Amino acid sequence: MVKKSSVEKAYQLAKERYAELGVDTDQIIEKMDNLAISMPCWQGDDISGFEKSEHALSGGIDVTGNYPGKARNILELRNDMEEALSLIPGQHRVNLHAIYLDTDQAVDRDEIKPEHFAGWVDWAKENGLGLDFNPTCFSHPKSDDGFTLSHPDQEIRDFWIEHCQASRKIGEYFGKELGDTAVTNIWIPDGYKDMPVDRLAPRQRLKDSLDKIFTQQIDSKYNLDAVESKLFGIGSESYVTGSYDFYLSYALQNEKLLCLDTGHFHPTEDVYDKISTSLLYLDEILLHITRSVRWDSDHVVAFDDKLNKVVEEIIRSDFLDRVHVGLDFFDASINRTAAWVIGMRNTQKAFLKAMLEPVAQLKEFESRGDFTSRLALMEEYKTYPFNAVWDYYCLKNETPVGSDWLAEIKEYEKNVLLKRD
Ligand code: RNT
Ligand code: ZN
Repeated sequence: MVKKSSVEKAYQLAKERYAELGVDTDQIIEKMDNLAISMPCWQGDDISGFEKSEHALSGGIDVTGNYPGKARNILELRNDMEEALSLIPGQHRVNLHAIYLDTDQAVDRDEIKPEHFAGWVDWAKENGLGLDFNPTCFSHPKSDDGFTLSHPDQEIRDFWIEHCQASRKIGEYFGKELGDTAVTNIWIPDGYKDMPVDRLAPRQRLKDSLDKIFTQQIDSKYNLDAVESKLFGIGSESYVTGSYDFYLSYALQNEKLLCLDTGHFHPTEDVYDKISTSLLYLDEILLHITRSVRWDSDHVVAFDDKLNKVVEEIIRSDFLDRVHVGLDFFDASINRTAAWVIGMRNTQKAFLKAMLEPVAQLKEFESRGDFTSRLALMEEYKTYPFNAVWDYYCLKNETPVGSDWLAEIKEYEKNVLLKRD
C-alpha cells in the first residue's frame, strides 16, 4: 500500500515545482471535477447485451479473448461497473447500447421504449452517474448483410430509422430524468467488402435516413445527437457508407455532434489535428477514445502519445466544455473490470497532465516566434512530476493511489468473477 504521508510529501514538492511555472495545482485538482468520462458498458460483457433473443456479435467488430468472469446479466454488469467506478476518482457517465435493455420480454429494436431503461435510470441516480446512449445497428438479422440505414431495401431502412428514433427518445428520457444531457451516438456498420460500382447511392440513402431520423424534434437540453464515422471494418474493407467526409459534412450541415473514434482513421493519421478544425465549425464533438493495434482492435486505452496529444489539444484550446469524452474498447483477454479501471484512469491522467502544462507561457513563446524555447520547454514539461499530483488527486477522492487498485480487483476477481461459470 502506498503511504498516505509519502503521497502528501510528494504532492507538496510537485506543487512547488508547478508554482514556479505559475501553475496552481490545487486549482487544477478542482478543475478535474469537470471531467466526466463516459465509460462503455459493453467492455463488461463483450458487447453481448441482454436481449431475450440472442444475436451473435456482427457489424465488422470483434471481441477476442476468453478471460473468465464476463457479466451474464444486468445485475452482474452493474456490480462490475460499480466496482470499477469505486477505483476511479471523480463522477462519471455510463454509455449504454440499445441491447442493454432491462426487461423480461423480447423487445425488437424498433420497439424499445424509455420504460425498458428505467432500471438503468434508477441505478444511475443511486450512483450519481450520467447516461449516454447508442442505437445498436448490428448483431441483428436485419443487419446481417452488412447494411442498415443505407440498405437498398426501404423496409429494412425504415426498421433502422425507427430504431434510431426510439433510441433518441431514450436519450431524451435519460436527460430529463437525470437532469444531465445525454449524447445519443449513431454508428452503423454499412459497407462493402469489395469495390462497389456505385459509391453514391448508399450515401444518398444514408443521408435520407438520417434526415428522417432527425425530423423528430428533441430538445437539445436533454439529448444531443452524434454521428460516428469509420474507415473500414471486417467485411467492409473497400467501402464504408458513413465515412469521415460523409459525417463531417452531415454534422456541419445539420448541426450534429461529430464523433471522432480514435481507431477509425488511417494508422498514421493524426486524429488530434482534427479537433481544432471541427470545433471551429461545430459547437460540440464526441470522442470515442480507443487504442487500435495494427487495426481498429479496440484495445484498452493506454497512456501513450496518441492519447496525450488528443487530450492536449482539448486543454490547450480550452475546449473541455465542448468535447464529450467517451471511451470505446472491448477486451476479453484480461479482467474486464480492470480494463475499465485502466482505460478510465489513463484518460484522467492524460487530462490532468495536460492541465498542468503552462499553456499561456508556451503560447507566448510561439507568438513571439521563439520556437527554440517552445520546443525546449514543451519537452521539459513532459517529465515534470505530474504523477505526484495524480496520486494526491486519487487520495483526495478516496480512491486507491498508484497500483493499489489492482489488489482490490484481484480480490473482486477471486470473490465474485471467478465464481461465475
Ligand atoms: C465500431 C464503433 C462503435 C462501437 C460501439 C460498440 O467500430 O467504434 O462505436 O465500437 O458502439
Ligand atoms: Zn466507436
